[in-house]
Amino acid sequence: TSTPKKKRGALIAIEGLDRAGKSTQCQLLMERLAERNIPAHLQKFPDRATPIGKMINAYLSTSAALEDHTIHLLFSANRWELSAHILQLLNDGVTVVLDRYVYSGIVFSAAKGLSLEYCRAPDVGLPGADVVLFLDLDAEVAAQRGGFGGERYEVQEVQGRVRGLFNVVGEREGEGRWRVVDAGGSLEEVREVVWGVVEKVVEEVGGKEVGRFE
Ligand code: Z5A
Ligand code: MG
Repeated sequence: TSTPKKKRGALIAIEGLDRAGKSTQCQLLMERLAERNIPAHLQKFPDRATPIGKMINAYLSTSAALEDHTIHLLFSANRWELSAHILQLLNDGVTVVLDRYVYSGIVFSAAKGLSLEYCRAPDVGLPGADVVLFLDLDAEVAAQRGGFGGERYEVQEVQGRVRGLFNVVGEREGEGRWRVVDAGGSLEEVREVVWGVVEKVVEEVGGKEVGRFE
């Protein structure tokens, strides 16, 4: 006799350009999941609370010097230090919403000139997202939104390169996993598009095992 396998949670990554509304949409998604009684956990990357996260925070918010490969590996290490916890949650049936993930890790470092191949290597093997919602926003619209310009990468030139690189990375993931969402709409419009995708993925992951980023 076999006992029916418990339904695992879905791993949902929200990615996108600066000020695309990732954190806002993560919050709205968490509310919707709660309304539907779907257990869920929000994980933001970088997670600035861990020891490694504190180093990352110092780098982003001050002029602390860190060599490009070093900070790249720290961002990845920040994901690895939380990976066992994420896997545990998924296998316990909890859906995990990620506010940025490996994709941000790859493109922000590649935008500095490190090769894409190099940039993806340290993240290979991490829990694989079942779907990535890429919130796409025009650079000019992004610049008009609140709070732009405070941190290290928040300059138009970097953001332009980042957008192109996100598209390259998205193509590799394929249309099934990488969903481009127009983030230029209202909060409610974007929320409904995101929910339409997530609702299906949460239903479909069922008995499938958690994948690995490759
Ligand atoms: N980074 C990296 O290099 N390597 C890595 O591995 C990782 C990250 C994980 C900090 O990230 C930096 O780290 C980031 C990438 C790099 N550098 N850059 N650039 P972060 O995630 O901590 O960054 P953040 O400070 O949270 O900003 P953000 O994520 O870019 O913003 P957001 O979350 O996408 O947007 P938001 O906070 O939800 O919204 C921004 C504003 O727009 C706010 O006033 C909202 O009310 C408004 N908003 C949102 N949606 C809308 C709509 N639909 N209409 C109108 N206004 C809106
Ligand atoms: Mg954010």
